[in-house]
Amino acid sequence: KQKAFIFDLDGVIVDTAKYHYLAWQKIANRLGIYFTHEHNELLKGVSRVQSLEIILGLGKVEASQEDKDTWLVEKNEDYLNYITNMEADEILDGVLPVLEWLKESNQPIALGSASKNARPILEKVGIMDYFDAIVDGNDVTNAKPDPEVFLIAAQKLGKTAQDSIVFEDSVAGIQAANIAGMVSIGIGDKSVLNEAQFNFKNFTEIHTQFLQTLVNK
Ligand code: G16
Ligand code: MG
Repeated sequence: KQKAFIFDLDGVIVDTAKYHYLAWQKIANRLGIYFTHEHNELLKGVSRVQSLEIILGLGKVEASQEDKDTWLVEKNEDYLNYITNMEADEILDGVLPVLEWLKESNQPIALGSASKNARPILEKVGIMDYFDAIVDGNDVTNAKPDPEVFLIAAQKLGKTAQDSIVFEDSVAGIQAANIAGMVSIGIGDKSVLNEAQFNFKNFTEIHTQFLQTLVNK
């Protein structure tokens, strides 16, 4: 049997969430907006444009489109600085064995990320070859929790939503998977990702036996 295994990027494969956070914090600080780790949960899986709107909303700051565009560019330049030197050691624990098992088991693998920087990150950490399809922020018009990114990924792998499994670290991403009718697997804090069908702290907790049950479903 074959299923479509769809991976989110930030917070699932690599911990770039911390870099997004640092880059946004600079913008928030400059605008005098109080922005904490808890607030950052709201930004996970959310598009760049949407993330800025959320931050401005937190500070009840109104801004012109011109200012917003400037801050979006600044945020991304800052983020790109953080990720330039990323290497394979930034792949989160337990991810490679899971990708390896899926490959050996002939299971199609896709990336389903909101990030427009997904491809360079996969290249830097050297895992491009595992992916049969890559769908990222450049391919979608509707951000998570809209299921578009995952539906396109499943389609590219030639599988139905019912035969698709999504690994996600964000609330918006779990909601997107659930709306699509896919199996949702939360990676991270179970109390935050309580809408997921399955929860794991990280990939070291995901054993081949569990993966096999997903394949057999
Ligand atoms: C990621 C992050 C979000 C980020 C978004 C856009 O999505 O979780 O915090 O805002 O991508 O990223 P960029 O600014 O690089 O286009 P995912 O879906 O991989 O978790
Ligand atoms: Mg994520």
